[in-house]
Amino acid sequence: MSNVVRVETSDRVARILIDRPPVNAMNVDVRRGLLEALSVLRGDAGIDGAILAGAGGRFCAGSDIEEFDAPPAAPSSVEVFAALENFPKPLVAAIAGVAFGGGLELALACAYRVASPDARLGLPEVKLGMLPGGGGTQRLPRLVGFDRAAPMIFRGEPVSAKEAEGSGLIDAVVEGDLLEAAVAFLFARRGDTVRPAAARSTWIDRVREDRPAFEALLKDWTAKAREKKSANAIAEAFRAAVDLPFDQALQRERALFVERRDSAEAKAQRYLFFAERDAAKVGLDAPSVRPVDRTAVVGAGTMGVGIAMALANAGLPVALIDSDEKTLDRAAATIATNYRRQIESGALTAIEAARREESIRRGTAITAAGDCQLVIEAVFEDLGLKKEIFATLDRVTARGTILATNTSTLDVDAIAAATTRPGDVLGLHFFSPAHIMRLVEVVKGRATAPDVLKTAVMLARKMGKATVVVGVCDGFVGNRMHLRRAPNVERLLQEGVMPATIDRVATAFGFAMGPCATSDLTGLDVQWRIRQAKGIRYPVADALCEMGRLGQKAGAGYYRYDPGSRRPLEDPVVHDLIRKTAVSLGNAPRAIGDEEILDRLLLPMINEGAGLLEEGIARCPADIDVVWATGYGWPTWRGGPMYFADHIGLITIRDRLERYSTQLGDETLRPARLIKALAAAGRGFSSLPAARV
Ligand code: T1G
Repeated sequence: MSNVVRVETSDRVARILIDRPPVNAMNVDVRRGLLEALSVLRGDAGIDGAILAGAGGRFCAGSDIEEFDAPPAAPSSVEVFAALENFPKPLVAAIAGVAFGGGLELALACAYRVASPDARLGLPEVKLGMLPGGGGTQRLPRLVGFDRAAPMIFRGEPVSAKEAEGSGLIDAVVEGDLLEAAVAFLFARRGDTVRPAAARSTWIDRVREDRPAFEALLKDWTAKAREKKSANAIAEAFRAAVDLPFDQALQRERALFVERRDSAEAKAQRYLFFAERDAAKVGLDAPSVRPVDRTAVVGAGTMGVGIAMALANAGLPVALIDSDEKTLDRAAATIATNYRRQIESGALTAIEAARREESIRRGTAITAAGDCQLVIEAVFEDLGLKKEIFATLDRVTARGTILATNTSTLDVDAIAAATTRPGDVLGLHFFSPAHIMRLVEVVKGRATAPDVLKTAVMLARKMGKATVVVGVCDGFVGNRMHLRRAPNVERLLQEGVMPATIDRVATAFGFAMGPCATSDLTGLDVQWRIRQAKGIRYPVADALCEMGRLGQKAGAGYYRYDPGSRRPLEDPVVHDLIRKTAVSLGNAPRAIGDEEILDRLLLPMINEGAGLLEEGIARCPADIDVVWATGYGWPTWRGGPMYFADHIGLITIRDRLERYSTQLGDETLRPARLIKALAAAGRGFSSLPAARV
């Protein structure tokens, strides 16, 4: 008998338990164990039915992603699902924790599904560059209809047990002991005629009544997707459900899945999946952690409010402190609006939203941080102000309180030096909006104590964040690379390339938004002020600022915007400015192709990433890729800047950097030593061992 699938029978009910820690991922051993169990139980006259459940408080996290790069091992998951669906007696899936991917497909193949209130059910395959490969696109819409199935599959977003019950995906949300409740459910349904998902075709009948409407929906879903190949495959699988008999449609879905599973995009997203989890382990080897029961955030601006909500969402009481009452009032309004919207969308119950909102208490006195074990400073990017606040926190908080700064570029060591306990200080660089963006750069100062780092990483994970531990430098990892892109955008503009062209190349590569539209969104004046402080002049960007074209907030920036609209419209005024600037700089007009534009956007960042690795600011190339995928909208199906560079090849990267550096007279584009060394050795970034930050 299997050591990952156990069967216990009592009271004429068999309990089939998947037990493969930590998430019951379904590998070949689990598949074999399930088939063995079902084969034995099929002929067992001593049972009236069976329950399928997962050990460890989780049902099943899906197929084992580690298996996807190896040759397929029999039996396939499709065989398991068929055996479940054809089991001759009632079979109830008892779902706790997560039923994701193949895990949910297991449950869909059962006659019934019950779930504990904490359960989440989803088909996240699209987030791995694939689509469900075990009947998810065939059985789910038969249970819940296309309108509910489409977002779950096209966006990969899970639903709560409560939402699932309302849609018909599960038959009951059960309180108390899940297995006992499942047995009771089974007995209550004894004698009923089971209607497996495969036998339900209501949604298909509706589609056949109005095929054009269905095709229009599929077109809309694929148009909205950033990664088109998986979206198109999902659309094909839905069409198969309508056009083919069930078994043939399953085969079509499987063929589409295999093609996506073996694709470059899926390989890149699997790489990121494991890279993110590897990055999250950094710092956890410390022998101890510090207890954190109460937290504080100093600074109630946009970042401070986002961080406070992220802490409250993680179940931590927060003192949100700001010296200005009006700022606190605005913060209160923002928080209330945010939670009201989550109630309206069904993401939160009113009770949970109220609990979270009440856990954020506001105040003007920094002494309110006195009883907290962790304080996050999120005030304006001014080193003097931050030093002053940390010196005060040093006095008003108990010894051992962790003091974190949310600075995005300033010297964490200099801030730590403003206290008598630099070992308690580190950076927690959140990304706006902090309660939504997943990345936190955990900035380890020279003096940061190991237990402080471990506590901060664990706290960020508890907040649902992707953590990357980085060293101290101007801009840390993400911003330091991002700042290499800006001068190259400005240089392209000075050579007569229009904003819409630059942005088109960036979005065609996979970014959700191009650099010029992004600047309009964030405000051109942010970087303008920084440039002025450093005595740097950007002829095009500065001229736009001097014209009052500060971006969307001013109704115009690189683009113009109709009143009330955020849609960027090309503006002849900007085109004229760019043309005149190019002439005044003596830049002879030349057609610059998309490949060169993309190179000049990406290669400087990759070059800077190599510098970060040389200096030990970034632990490994994969950490850099996690930063860009979770904090800067890098298209995940391309893995990340360093993964992408390896895909291009470092010899090519090196040679292109040399060429652009000479062509543009820009020494900052000379390839980093590390790129030259790896290229000479015929190696890639991925060959580098992880360093210790
Ligand atoms: N396969 C292999 N390992 C997995 C795994 C999986 N599906 N899910 C998690 N792990 C590992 C993970 O790498 C980590 O390992 C540990 O488990 C804890 O994970 C046929 C083809 C379930 C919500 O996409 O979303 O089914 O670092 O840190 O924060 O149609 O894991 O400890 O060595 O994330 O509590 C579809 C992916 C697969 C779900 C738990 N399923 N997993 O989150 O723990 S494709 C997924 C998650 C599929 C079918 C198709 C999360 C989680 P280590 P963790 P967590």
